Amino acid sequence: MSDALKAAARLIADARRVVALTGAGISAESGIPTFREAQTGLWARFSPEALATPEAFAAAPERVWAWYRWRRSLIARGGVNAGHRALAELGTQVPLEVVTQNVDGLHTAAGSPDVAELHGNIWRERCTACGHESSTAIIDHPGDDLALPSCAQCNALTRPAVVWFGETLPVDALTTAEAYIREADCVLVIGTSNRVYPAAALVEHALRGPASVIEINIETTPISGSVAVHLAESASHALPQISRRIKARA
Ligand code: BJW
Ligand code: ZN
Repeated sequence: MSDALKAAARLIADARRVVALTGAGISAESGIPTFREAQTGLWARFSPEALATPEAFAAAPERVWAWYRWRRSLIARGGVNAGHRALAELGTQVPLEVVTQNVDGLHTAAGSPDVAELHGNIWRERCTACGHESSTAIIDHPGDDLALPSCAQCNALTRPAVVWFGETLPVDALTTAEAYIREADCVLVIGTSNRVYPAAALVEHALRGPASVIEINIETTPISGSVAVHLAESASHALPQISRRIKARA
């Protein structure tokens, strides 16, 4: 085990309150593409900024819904991975809260309780006319020529209940995340490029201290030079090792 992993495990084990802030990288090993690495296949020509906006949805709801249906099918197929499981396990070892930018629901599926979902959840839909929200477990087959989904209450078009660029974040999730960050003495930043606000601002706040910030990312990001420990490893490799090390110390 590397010295950096040992140092990270010590900071986590000694903390009073830990917050894990996660991004697409923790789900990458479930086979779910991240946003800012190359989009694959069908979507190679589109950036997240071109698909994840209210304007894109208004202009071409079929295209945006096809993207979300494709992603739902990948999430359902991939399921939780060793990184999600180890983070849930870590939550049984130390006082730890999870804040995620991911919409895939995989932290909850892995057993992490009360996850603050900053960007919503892909398995929920909201009516564009009356605001009615519903959950779905339906996995469509991406290639199918499907009708646009409609509201059970008023029959208008529904949209994924996620947060697109230019939209505000759910107040509850953001307020909860801000409180967690304020009170944490250790912040674990996992698998995010730290480029999308206001999630990136939560990390910037933590970096101003006194909390120690640990980053787990296979690449460097704008915060890598400022963190207490940067683990240049995949989440599914680093997190189980940290959990095992803390168990061995207990
Ligand atoms: C691994 C790995 C492995 C890979 N292990 N690691 C301040 C300054 C500048 C701009 C703004 C600002 N405040 C607001 C803005 C505007 C905008 C914004 O941030 N723009 C920037 C891009 C410049 N923000 C907003 O519009 C937000 N709303 C808002 O602020 O409202 C108030 C307001 C409105 C209007 C004007 C001003 C204020 C909303 C942001 C919503 C983001 N939505 C999306 C889509 C969600 C739905 C969906 O999933 O489809 O959220 S975009 C996309 O990016 C998604 C993600 O959650 C988010 C973050 O991406 P993430 O998770 O970091 O993924 P990647 O791909 O970027 O990185 C993956 C990382 O993993 C990489 O680093 C890899 O190396 C790593 N990795 N494998 C470990 N195995
Ligand atoms: Zn409706």
